[in-house]
Amino acid sequence: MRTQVAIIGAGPSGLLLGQLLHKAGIDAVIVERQSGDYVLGRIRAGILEQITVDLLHEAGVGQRVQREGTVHHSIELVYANTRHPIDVTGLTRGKVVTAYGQTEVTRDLMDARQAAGLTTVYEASNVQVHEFDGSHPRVTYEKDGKKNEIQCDFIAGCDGFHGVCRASVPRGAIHEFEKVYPFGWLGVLAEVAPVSPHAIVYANSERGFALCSMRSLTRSRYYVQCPIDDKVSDWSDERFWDELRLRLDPDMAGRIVTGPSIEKSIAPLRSFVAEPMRFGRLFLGGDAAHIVPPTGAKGLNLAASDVKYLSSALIEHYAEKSDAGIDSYSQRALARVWRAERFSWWLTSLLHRFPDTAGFGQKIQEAELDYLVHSEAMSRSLAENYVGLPLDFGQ
Ligand code: RFL
Ligand code: PHB
Repeated sequence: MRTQVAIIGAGPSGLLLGQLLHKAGIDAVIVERQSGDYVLGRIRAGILEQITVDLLHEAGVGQRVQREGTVHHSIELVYANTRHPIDVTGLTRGKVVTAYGQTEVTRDLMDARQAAGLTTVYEASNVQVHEFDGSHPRVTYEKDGKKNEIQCDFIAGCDGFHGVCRASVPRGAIHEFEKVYPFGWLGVLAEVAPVSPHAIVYANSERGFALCSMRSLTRSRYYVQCPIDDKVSDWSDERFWDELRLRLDPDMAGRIVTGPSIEKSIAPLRSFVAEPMRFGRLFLGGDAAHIVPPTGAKGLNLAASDVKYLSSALIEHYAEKSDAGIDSYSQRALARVWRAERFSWWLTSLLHRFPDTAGFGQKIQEAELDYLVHSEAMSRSLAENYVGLPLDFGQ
């Protein structure tokens, strides 16, 4: 098989890249290790920056997020048992974020891909990338016991943190930066009305962090910080709901509607960046190149901005015969990545209990929260990062 761009991974980055390239008349094949149902079963992100929503429109899949997404104008910070609204829209001259699940973004992109008759190879095993430092890169994989090869001009590594693309780069050519946090998030999805349908709730409590989010007006997504070695089986639904209520202010705790969990999982928290994001004709995008702790809601949004830079670069290459975009991809993407890394690390540090920062560290955290809610300058800094910095920020 021959194509212009071979995309590894059919998560949001790979699917969005495929759709933007298709719109520009560029041929791409996607190779995915899992089945489509498995990809749709992963419950992850829920908050989209306007830049991400705009990209979904550009890709021709914006109708449903427009119709079914819930626009948020503020966030609620809870600490010392008290709620403090932050007027995100007022502080950013009218900007908003949209609550719409990653599962739905993925479904919209999968449906569009299928309707356009584009090729996605699901359940491909032993995927390997070859000769991306020359001019004739190749991808090989096995499917139904048969070996297959794709010849291409470029390879897009959109295969997530545990993918094959970053792992195939010679060790000396890549620099990795990492911080692992000493706790995880236990997440529960339940078919109940969200306690705060128009603002995500971020709670710093002496029992640890908690977050109240949503997938729709009838489906809630809640998280509590938990020890890193806890197992899902340690957490009955009852224990989870009790713990969540204990971490919120009394009014909100009293309004939580509980119900049986339909998904429950524990995610570790990590900050990670691989530099550069281009190796000859191989590009990394999304979680393949970087991970943020979910506190800032930036992972999916960063994946979308990488894809915007990369699709523009590839379109420029084919349409205008210029490699300027390709040559600056890594540097442009990394500038935005590090800003989101900083924001996600900062918000994580501000809101969680750390085992080693009792005493002085705890007091500094309280002073910073107090400063944040009373200072317009600091609230504005939070708000402008939360809605997403512009794609050309600082350029
Ligand atoms: P994905 O989604 O991991 O997709 C990669 C795909 O590649 C496939 N793959 C392979 N395919 C072929 N060959 C191989 N060798 C392969 N190895 C892997 C995988 O099967 C998979 O289908 O990466 P992508 O597309 O870059 O998307 C990134 C996002 O998924 C991620 O950043 C977000 O989910 C992060 N995140 C959040 N981001 C936000 O912007 N807002 C949020 O509110 C938010 N909340 C979250 C989150 C992530 C969470 N977890 C569980 C990590 C909340 C949580 C709890
Ligand atoms: C989610 O809805 O899963 C979510 C929302 C906001 C965050 C993280 C996760 O900061």
